[in-house]
Amino acid sequence: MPSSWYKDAVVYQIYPRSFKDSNGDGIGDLRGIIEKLDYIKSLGVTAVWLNPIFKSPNDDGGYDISDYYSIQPEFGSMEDFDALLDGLHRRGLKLIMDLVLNHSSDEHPWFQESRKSKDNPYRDYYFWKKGNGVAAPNNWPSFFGGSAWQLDEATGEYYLHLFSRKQPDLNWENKTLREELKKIMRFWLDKGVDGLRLDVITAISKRTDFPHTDTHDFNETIRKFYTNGPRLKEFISEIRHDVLDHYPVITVGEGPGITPENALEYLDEKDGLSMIFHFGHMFMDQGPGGRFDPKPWSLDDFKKVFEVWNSTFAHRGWGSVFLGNHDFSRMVSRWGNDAEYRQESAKLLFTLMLCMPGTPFIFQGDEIGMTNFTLKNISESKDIETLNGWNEAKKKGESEEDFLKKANYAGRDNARTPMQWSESLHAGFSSGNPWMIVNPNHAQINVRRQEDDPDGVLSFFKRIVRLRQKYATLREGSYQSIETPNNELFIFLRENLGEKIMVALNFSSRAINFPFDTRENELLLGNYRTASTGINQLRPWEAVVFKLKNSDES
Ligand code: ISL
Ligand code: CA
Repeated sequence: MPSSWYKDAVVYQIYPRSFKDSNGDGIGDLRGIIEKLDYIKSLGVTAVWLNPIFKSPNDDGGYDISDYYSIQPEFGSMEDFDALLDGLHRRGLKLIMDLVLNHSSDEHPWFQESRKSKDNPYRDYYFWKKGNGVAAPNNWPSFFGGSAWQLDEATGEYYLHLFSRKQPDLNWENKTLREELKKIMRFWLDKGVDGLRLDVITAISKRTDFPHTDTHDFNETIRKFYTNGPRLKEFISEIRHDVLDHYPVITVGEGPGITPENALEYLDEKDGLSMIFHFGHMFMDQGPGGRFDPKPWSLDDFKKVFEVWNSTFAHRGWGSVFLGNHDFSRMVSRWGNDAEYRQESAKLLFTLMLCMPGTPFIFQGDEIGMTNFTLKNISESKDIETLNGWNEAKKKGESEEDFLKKANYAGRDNARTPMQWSESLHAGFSSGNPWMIVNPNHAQINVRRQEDDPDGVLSFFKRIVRLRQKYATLREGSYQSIETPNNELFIFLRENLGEKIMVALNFSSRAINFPFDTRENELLLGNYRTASTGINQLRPWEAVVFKLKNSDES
């Protein structure tokens, strides 16, 4: 039966290509992660989520899989994987693998067969359609620019690819294919993997009548046409009963298009997933054009997203909390202040995350306050979404300078610079030339510099993780936001069996009056060394956590 360890978990996300290179080829690998298992354990996290490590042409950072049963050769061998899993388990850490079942690589043998002829037995593993003359079957745009349809000369038909041309969508309507995908899940679960992150799971059932999209808002198109299709609940229930129910496994479903109205449908106790990633925060600064159409975000909206989702999961289902990952810019740059108050704001964001309902997912490097970096020109980008985005922008006459501003604000390269282990060459990530630019600020921001610094982000991160693990109220308690006279003050309350914990956050670079009398309360943690009770102001980016005195306590 599926397990429930995810409710007490704190998950550390590792993007293997950028975590640690053990053999000097400039590419992170599994042996590199094994070298750092004691570091990972020392964080106090309880599980690791690995981005995809399967054989892949690496068109989209490994989210284009050409063999689900073998390890990406650059990352190592199956023996290396077994050693990594054993190393995690021996340290009491769980492993969540990232399975991409909505699409495969076009270099997967299934697609190589499928494209050969219209009557090939693998033809229906994918979506093939006639065009309308020279036009694609409909007006659906790809996530990565251009049409979501690609004409394949061999048979003169188009195939669907919501993402890159090298990521043809798998046709889940085909039962034979679904059985193949279940075999893949069983293979990894039989090896003892503890959890699965199901990539773009909301898209495995789409509008397979393929009508034109009727909106120019890209996230709207995703929600109405690409995801939440008529058989999504059925397919999730099918993998639950045919596979997941036979293992002590947890699942986290990822997918744009999940809404407060439909999320619980996918989290049914009997037929559903364990938890989901919603995109409430991630899309709030995206305009109708999506990622490269940024718009300002407001703290009001930021707070509202927690309000809406915490009430969605107040009684059923289970949420997750993340403020950054491999698909979005660095947390402290996007939501905090990565200049003068980088350390304070990084600690404040962790206080927010670790005191919120839902399982926290922390992206590698955020625990030391790593920041965005600046692409000086497009050719420095390694991300297909940015490179294709530039092609689209160029067609519309946008200058490289203007597009770069957007890419440097919202692009995925920001999160994929190598982990900063030390101030030495290549940040101690590799003895060779790293595949990706190392952020020049690694000389100031790195693990080695913070390991013995009680005031660093890293030390604070370990303390706030321990606080969450000590207080069940922070994991299981109710959530209530507190009205504040000043919008930049974000205060909420967690309550459980009479225990009340207040979290107060100053989301600004100036001191703000604190409207409560806290002398009687117990200070549990603050992000300033001189944090105390009885305060009447919060300093810039100050975060404090109080245990409130019970009314019946003497
Ligand atoms: O990058 C996005 C578009 O703004 C995100 O919405 C993201 O593409 C989407 O949430 C799905 O992400 C997942 O699937 C993609 C892959 O590129 C991402 O890295 C992965 O997290 C296709 O497999
Ligand atoms: Ca390597």
